[in-house]
Amino acid sequence: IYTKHNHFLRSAQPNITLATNVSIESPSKKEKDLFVDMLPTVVDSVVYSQKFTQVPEVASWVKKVLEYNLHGGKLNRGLSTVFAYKMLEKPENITEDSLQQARIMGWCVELFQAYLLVLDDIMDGSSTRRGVPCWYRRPDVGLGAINDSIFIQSSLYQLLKTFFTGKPYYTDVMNLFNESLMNTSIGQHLDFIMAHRNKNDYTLFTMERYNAIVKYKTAYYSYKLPVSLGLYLTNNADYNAHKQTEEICLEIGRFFQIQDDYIDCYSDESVSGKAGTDIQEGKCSWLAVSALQRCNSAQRVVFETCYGSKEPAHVERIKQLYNQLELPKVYKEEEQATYDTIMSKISSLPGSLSPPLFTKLIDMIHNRKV
Ligand code: DMA
Ligand code: MG
Ligand code: MG
Ligand code: MG
Repeated sequence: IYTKHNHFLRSAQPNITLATNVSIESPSKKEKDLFVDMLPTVVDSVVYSQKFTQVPEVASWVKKVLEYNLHGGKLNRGLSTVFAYKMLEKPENITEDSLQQARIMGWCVELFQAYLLVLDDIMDGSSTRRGVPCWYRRPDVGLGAINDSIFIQSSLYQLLKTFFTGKPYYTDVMNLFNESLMNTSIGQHLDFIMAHRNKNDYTLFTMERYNAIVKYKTAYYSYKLPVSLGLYLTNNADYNAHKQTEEICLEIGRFFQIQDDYIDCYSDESVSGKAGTDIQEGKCSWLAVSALQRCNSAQRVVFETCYGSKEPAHVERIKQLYNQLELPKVYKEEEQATYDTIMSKISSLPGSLSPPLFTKLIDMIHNRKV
């Protein structure tokens, strides 16, 4: 299959046309286009494999599953994988082929994410994602989405086998995906049980607990995974190198999830592409924990009465409470302070771990609205 797709690899020659008005953003826009260009290769290599020759209608279904669930996202994690490879690799080792490998690896991370999101939307009772109905909400899908998530996950392992068998890092990469899956399900479990425990006792809604949830459910797979994959793609399997990136990856991941929690309540669905459910579900979100830290006893009663309710008036009351407690202002200060802390930590990374990579990763999400 690798040979079969070689024309994709060759067609992506560097564009040597000199533009006269190159904007500062054009290099990253170009990488995003090149990354998106690889999607048909990714989908085809899965659905046109021998696995499906006797069940062609299943191949068509899997194609539909993959296309629907890989489409419309920011592609942050996939692109981060490519940027990690590009910025950690010695320039003389970067070839069109090695870049295409990195893009396929990036799509593996996007598959990992798509798999988790199909399940996350069921667990969170969500209705929309990326501007369209969640996969399980479609009338032709329903709880068949659980099995479809398995198709997505096994497509990821199929892709790894097709494109990376024989690479020195193959086993390490497999183990890393599996470890990321374990970490994410630890986080998803904590997230779920916090929302589905005995109501009206919010003593567990602490910042310590919040930090643990987001480290596991978001930071590992969103940052540690792409950066470690980038290192493996450069054939760097040194334990210390991987470990040294961890702290900063987890901090950027926490920053990312605080933004996600803010967006859940404060962003318009037409911008974020998803209708928020954190208040209705009673999630241990950054807003909920921050509100509880600032509530007086009367406000705490309001919180305990209205939080975790699907009643629109209750949801409105919580939003009103968040505004009374000036959480948007607190959030903006926290966002800036966290950004500054991460920037100073980045500056103390060794040069071999490419501090500009981490600056890029945080700048990709600073002030994001989606
Ligand atoms: C996302 O948490 C975590 C994972 C592992 C998908 P979330 O439910 O807040 O994400 P979203 O807001 O995208 O549903
Ligand atoms: Mg969710
Ligand atoms: Mg969730
Ligand atoms: Mg969310």
